[in-house]
Amino acid sequence: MDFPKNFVWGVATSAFQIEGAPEVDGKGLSIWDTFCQRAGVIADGSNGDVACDHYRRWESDLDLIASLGVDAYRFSVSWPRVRPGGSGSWNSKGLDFYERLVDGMLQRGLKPYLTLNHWDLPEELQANGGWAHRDTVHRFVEYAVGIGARMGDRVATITTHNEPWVMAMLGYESGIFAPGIKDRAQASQASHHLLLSHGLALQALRAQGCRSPLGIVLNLAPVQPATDSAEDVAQARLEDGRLLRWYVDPLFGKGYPQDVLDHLGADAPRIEAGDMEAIAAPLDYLGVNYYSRSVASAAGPWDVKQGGREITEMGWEVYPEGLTELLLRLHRDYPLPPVYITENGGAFPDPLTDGVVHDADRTRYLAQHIDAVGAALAQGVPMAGYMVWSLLDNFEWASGYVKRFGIVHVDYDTQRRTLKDSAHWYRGFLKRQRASHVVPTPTGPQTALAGA
Ligand code: IFM
Repeated sequence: MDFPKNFVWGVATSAFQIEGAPEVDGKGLSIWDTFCQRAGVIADGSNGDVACDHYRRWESDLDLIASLGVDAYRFSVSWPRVRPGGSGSWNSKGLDFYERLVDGMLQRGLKPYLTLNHWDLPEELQANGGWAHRDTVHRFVEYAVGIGARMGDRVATITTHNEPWVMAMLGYESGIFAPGIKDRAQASQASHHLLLSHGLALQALRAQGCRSPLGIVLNLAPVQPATDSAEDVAQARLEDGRLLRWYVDPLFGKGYPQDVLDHLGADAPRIEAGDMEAIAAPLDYLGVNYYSRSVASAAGPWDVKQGGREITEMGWEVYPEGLTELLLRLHRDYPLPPVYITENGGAFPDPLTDGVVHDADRTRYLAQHIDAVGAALAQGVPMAGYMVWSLLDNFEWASGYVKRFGIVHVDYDTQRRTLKDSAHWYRGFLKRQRASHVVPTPTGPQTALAGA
């Protein structure tokens, strides 16, 4: 399918997963720095101390991104790098780093898609309760306004949070991610504070005169019942409520879903007057991260092998039609602003042999999911862009460096970057997209105005 000329194609990363340099140039520690020090929580016992060494290699990494022919680079700012304690004084060296990064993108013709919070909360705020404490909401708004003042005139978009469900559920309920808390009441309070801080940050950035479009990124999936039984259907409805409606309903002014509030009972969040109005601040765009569908079974976790699909190294089914289904459902149930797929990709076994990585599985994954986006677009969903997760192999949180999502291979011993076959494919795909927008005229080629 030919996508519209103004459809944005990109690649994505996040600060903690690639930067390294945890205590360089005045950076403070984040909850992930300290979480990694706990025994047994990271599969390979690793941490983010070096990662892809991007803090030092950012210029050549930007050259690499530009060489792929993408329009945009989605990156995140490390809050503790720019404001080490989460409040109090700002770190000018940290701010300068991101200003150079943004300017470096603009010099290379790349649109900067900035995310404020991709999970690396300053450790000092965690000592005060982290996202479960209402004070963190106000510290986040200050942080957002500080970044808006420095970079809001030059970035293409500002995303408040990446995947609040993950931060709340995996960070505070199951405890498998930082800060490693297992408490459902704290998790639901954290989710409310994340949403509230998003809404208040949008209001504050707009009041500041920030011209950049503002939005949020959610990890979403269609939740399907394992069987037609009433129990599985009810389980799927509840899981859909906790994953999708808990976040999307309040963002679009519908409040929290009553069935989930009933389910949480005494663990439901404390909500103050005006909170729900703030959360419903108008979105300029919605970011959707999609990897697979979810299958709900009342009998316990569903065995992914039952789906009969290819399964990635993360144990996730390859299920591209779920992306179309998800986007059509969002379009049906909510008045959507422009929608970006802000993450999509897969971890596959990627041996580097004689300087090449033949990752046909990843190329197929990307092509099928881009088709799925095209199908949603053709059916009226206001799709605005697509970003591959990830540019580089990087620190995959609790999986450490064992799982590789990059279209560019990273040798962690030498930091050498090698384009995988999927990167070559993506570059060729984008070239063909551009060529389809050039129409011949009697006087020579010119760029077509066709397209949304
Ligand atoms: O690596 C993560 C990313 O940080 C957030 N979304 C999912 C990716 C793959 O697990």
